[in-house]
Amino acid sequence: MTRLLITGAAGNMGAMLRPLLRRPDRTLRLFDIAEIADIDSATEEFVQGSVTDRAAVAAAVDGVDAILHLGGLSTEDSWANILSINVDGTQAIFDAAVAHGVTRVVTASSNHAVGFWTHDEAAGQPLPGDVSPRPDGFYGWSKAAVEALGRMYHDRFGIDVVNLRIGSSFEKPPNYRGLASWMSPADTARLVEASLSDNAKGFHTVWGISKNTRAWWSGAEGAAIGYRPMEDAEQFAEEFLAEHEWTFDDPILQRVGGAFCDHPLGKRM
Ligand code: 15L
Repeated sequence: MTRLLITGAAGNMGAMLRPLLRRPDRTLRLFDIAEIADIDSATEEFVQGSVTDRAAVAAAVDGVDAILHLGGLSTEDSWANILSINVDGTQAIFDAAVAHGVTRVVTASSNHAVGFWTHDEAAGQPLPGDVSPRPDGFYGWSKAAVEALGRMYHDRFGIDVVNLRIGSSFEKPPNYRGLASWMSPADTARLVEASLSDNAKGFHTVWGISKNTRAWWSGAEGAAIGYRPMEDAEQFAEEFLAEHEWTFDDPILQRVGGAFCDHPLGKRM
């Protein structure tokens, strides 16, 4: 029996992934500041607390085999909140991983860690999964910091780390940009399973998207850890393209981070 800790388990991705990550030989330990009412007692256990509370983090990490770190702010916010929740919170998770002998951490990074890269700069080539950071705001900067923390904990302590540069992980693409950036729920679960597998030992930074016809972010790094996406956002094309033209002259489509690149710094979305 293995035990997988999911931080931020009450959030959008946590709720989406829980049923998809259940296995007969796996217990999901759910950790969140918010109450989770619908615990499946056969396969799940719940620890309530915040990533900013080190005692709660220690209780959550104790006895787990791997950590899927989804906890934290998922869009732009004040510098103080971003530092405390996303940066200190992630450092607390890595610190606890070392203290409790956990050897695998998968982080929910984001495309916004590299949001200012453009389609033009990719010059007809898929943009590499580990292209250097170009955060598009405080939130994106915190995700670049999370990735760098992962690198440091890997190099110092040998923890296996996979940073997932997630595009748009929702039931369906949230907007027309999602025709390139979407990752379906089932593909998100596939990416997490690949990240927990032996193929993903070491340190990796990979895009988190489905096999979208319009994607311009590389699938190579994901393929190297065994991620085989099965879905394509193209099934939603008609719906979105009724209102929007697909052209890389559009700054929303031209930049990795889309509209985040224009959002006022430090202002909640
Ligand atoms: C993210 O990082 C956010 O957490 C999510 O809410 C979406 O906005 C996503 O990026 C995206 O770029 O679509």
